[in-house]
Amino acid sequence: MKKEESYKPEKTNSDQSRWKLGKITRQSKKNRKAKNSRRALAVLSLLVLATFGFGAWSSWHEWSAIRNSARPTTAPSPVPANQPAKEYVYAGSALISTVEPFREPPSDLAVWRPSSGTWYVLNAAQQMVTQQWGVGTDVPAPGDFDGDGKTDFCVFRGSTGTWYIIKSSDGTIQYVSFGTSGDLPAAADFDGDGRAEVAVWRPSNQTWYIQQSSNGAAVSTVFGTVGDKPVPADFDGDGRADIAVWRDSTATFWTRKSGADQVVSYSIGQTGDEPVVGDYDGDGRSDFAVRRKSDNVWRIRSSADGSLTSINWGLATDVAVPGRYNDSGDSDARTDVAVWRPSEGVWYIRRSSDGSLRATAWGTAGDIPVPANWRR
Ligand SMILES: [Ca+2]
Ligand SMILES: [Ca+2]
Ligand SMILES: [Ca+2]
Ligand SMILES: [Ca+2]
Repeated sequence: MKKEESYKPEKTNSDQSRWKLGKITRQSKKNRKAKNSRRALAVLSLLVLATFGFGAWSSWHEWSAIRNSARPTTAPSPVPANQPAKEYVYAGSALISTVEPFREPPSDLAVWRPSSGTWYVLNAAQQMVTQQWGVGTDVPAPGDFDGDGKTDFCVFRGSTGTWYIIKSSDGTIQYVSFGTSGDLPAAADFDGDGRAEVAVWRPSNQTWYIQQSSNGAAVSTVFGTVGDKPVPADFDGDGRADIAVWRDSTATFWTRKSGADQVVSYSIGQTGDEPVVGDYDGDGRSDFAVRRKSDNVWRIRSSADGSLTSINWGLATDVAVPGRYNDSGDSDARTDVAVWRPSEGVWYIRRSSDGSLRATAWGTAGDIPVPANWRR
């Protein structure tokens, strides 16, 4: 594959980063108000969901322990801990599945470097924006927590069950004590108020814990089974992320659609495939999709017409990074099939508009791709 552009983030520029972050604007209050009614409906739905779902509230003792744990008062340690975090792969999966093309602007290429805890974002002007945030054992868990339309830098530290967030709207830091060691971060906008929820899926009891951004209430619901992988996304297109898992043992997606509070399953691919949920047909609803490393084929089911599409893309050693990567050659609302190749740090993006290749170098081996709507 031919490289069309070449940008390698090698060194930090914190001054530039601060300057960029300082230019962020606040979201208009009008938008917030306009969402109030929908927010109320979302709260009600989640309460119903939490009450009647599969045994809903899990152990109150355990839940109390989560909520009552001491809130951190210190910034993330600059000293990397020793053990690598295996949650990286899951974090990547969760991130790519929360893209909502109709509501969100296109994604920017970005990587998080565990060795230094530095984020490298390639902005629309093809400039590098950096931010040091987190340490090597953290799990990158970006999301738009303040609802200004820009993704916020965030890491989840399992050892302390803490989310460390830099709000893009004003640059302030927020610590949220939510979750514990072993939890998989699954931030997404579950209540549809335009702000991502701090949320985790706990493999040990297959429970989702969600702190609703609309009212601060914490809800939990059992959904999934041992070995599942959380893949929250808006499958029914109502503007609220749906709780969902990929069950590898049966090659099936299970999702609880927020619109009708209805559980739906869909089998696609085979055991060993990797979930790569996205809105590939651009109809505003996330599509079930898997990627098979043995033959490099992506199998995508269109939510619009139920058709199945197979696309051969990338190599087995690549990291799947589906997203809406618009450039001059592609400006539609469809998710692009894309991979990031660690060995060379190159993003190989298949433009959804015409199937052509965009190859851009960004990042180096050891980085974790974190494409999102950074807009810095
Ligand atoms: Ca934000
Ligand atoms: Ca929300
Ligand atoms: Ca939904
Ligand atoms: Ca779709």
